[in-house]
Amino acid sequence: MKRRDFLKASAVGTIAPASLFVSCNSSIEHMKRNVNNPIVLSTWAHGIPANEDALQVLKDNGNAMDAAEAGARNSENDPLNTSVGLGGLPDEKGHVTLDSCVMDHTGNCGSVAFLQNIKHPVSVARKVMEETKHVMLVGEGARQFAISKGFEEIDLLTADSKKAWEEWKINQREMTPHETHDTISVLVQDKNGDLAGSCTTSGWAYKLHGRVGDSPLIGAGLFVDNEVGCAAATGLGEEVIKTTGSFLVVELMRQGYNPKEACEEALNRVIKLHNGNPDFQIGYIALRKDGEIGAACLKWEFDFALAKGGENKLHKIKGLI
Ligand code: SD4
Repeated sequence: MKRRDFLKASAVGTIAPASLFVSCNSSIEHMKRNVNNPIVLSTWAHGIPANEDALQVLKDNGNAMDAAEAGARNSENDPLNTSVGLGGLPDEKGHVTLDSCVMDHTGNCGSVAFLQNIKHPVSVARKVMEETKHVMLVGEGARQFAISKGFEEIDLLTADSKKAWEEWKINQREMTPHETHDTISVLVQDKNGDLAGSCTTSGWAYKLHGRVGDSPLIGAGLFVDNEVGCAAATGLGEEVIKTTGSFLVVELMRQGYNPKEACEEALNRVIKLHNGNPDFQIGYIALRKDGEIGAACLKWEFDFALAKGGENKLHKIKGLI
């Protein structure tokens, strides 16, 4: 069994489950919040430029939510990123369909799924959060909502992505989940110590028309609890959904796991469900309210970008199995 931070703090080795729960909650409750030391943590190598944009927003006095949105928009704008926004690889029918969500420090959240022809789903998700009574809009309704809010309609299928899809159509080989990664999730802590996050993707390349992954699902692709921390996912959405991954990581942090251990424990559940040998990738990133960060992935390698204390660096980690 893994060592937990609260055990270190309480110096009590054997506690009954009920009191253990109280002890965990009180240890997270009393944990000092990191302030005046903004942090941006995001998935994969494109997290580096995304973090730069997020940092700029923080420097301009934006809050954590503003910065998380700006980071995600950076990847959505990049036609060379084939897993997000413009240039995202299409579904089996050649349509680029986008999923995204945001969550702020108050626990408010917004989401869009199966959205087409709009370049910045993360900003539409934010509008859903801030300007409607709902949490989630999908498909045609989400597109119409975006247009009503002034978003421009554009064709997101670039010449390169179209060519890749046409080549795929010839033999229709199913893409392995490892080939279709690169979703961006951005977690931010601003100078006040408040947390927010975003997640945006074009999902699994050549997926069935209508498929929605974990990225727009609050609790699966992203979860923020300002009193504990926040977490986000990348990888095979179906498997993240089955374990409510990001919510699970945050709840484990609430119970006393540090961010890295929480990511690992959430992945251990997946490993167990797949008899010790899953053949897909999931990566989690987590940021606790005291500013400690962690990440873990199931297999192969995973990169995350961490901007903290004036540095913005890519970190490579190896899979648990
Ligand atoms: C999905 N989780 O749609 C996304 C894909 C992804 O890195 O994260 N790729 O399943």
